[in-house]
Amino acid sequence: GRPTLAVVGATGAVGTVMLEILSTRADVWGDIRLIASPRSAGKRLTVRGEELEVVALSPEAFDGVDVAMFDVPDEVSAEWAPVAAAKGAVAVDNSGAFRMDPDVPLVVPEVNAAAAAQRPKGIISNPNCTTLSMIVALGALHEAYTLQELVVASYQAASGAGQPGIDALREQMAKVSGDASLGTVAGDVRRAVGDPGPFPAPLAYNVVPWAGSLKDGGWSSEELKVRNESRKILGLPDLKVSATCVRVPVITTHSLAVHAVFATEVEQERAQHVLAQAPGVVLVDDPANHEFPTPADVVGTDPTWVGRVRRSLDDPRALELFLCGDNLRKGAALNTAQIAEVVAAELNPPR
Ligand code: 11C
Repeated sequence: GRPTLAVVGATGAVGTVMLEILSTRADVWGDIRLIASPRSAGKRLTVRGEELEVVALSPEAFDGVDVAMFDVPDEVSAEWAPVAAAKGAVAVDNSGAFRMDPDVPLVVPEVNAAAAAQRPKGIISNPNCTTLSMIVALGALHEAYTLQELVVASYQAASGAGQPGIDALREQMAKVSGDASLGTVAGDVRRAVGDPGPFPAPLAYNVVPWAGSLKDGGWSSEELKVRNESRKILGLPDLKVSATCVRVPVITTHSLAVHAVFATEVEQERAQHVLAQAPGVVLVDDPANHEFPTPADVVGTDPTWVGRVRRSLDDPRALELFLCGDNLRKGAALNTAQIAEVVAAELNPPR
């Protein structure tokens, strides 16, 4: 029969989108079990048109589960994904806890679906939302031209910091929007906003060059994730990657400006064709008519959107691109669901 699915962390920003996505997949799963912290247990949530009661996280909650998706903080996944795996479930984890573990595949189905089958720990990792918002398009270009180097600047949405990030940006916007004088004197926005919440500086009327925690050499954890995860997904351990991760006042959908250097010379029209043909990618690239991806037009959709494709003026082997992807869908819930569906097809092959 159809496999049983557990969704751990069903009540967060990603979990909410996950339940929407699962509601569009009538044929994949048998029973669906919703699991969350004891604080959220007993809540009733709707999935596939059916109301389900959220059960508290415990070893017994995984009895009979074939696939368990985790959308919870790193430390919760670190403890509980192995518990689910020991109970015989395949854990698909959207936290950072296992992504760089050599015994855990890091999977983007359009790029490396086959890697999902090699999972000695019974755990498969889902990449970070910033990596995911570019990697499907870059995988297609890598196949055509062989990637050597990436220079990336991100423009990340508030919802990358979860529901608290969304709430903080909405509150900050409300505080600044009534005062027509704000944004003209250094510090005026900071004073009007007060506590910037999960961000290290006000996000309303601002951009903030920081996401994650501080690592050696001044790098942020988010910038290192973009580097390490891109290398692992593409199977290029020596790929040169420099990222600068920046938060912008957008609710949902991460954007990236990418300078990609290849082993061979590139040509604008062929690169556009490669991107337009790639599964999971949509090319919108007609600047004469003001057509390019923007987060406001992309939010709520599944694909990676790409535009502004240009050959670098100073390097015939380099392309410049602008990409947008919904960080809660392909960046998180959708890719996790797609990985789980790869496993479901393996457990229950179509006859
Ligand atoms: C952000 N990408 O936008 C981060 C959030 O490694 O899954 C996701 C952190 C992660 O803040």
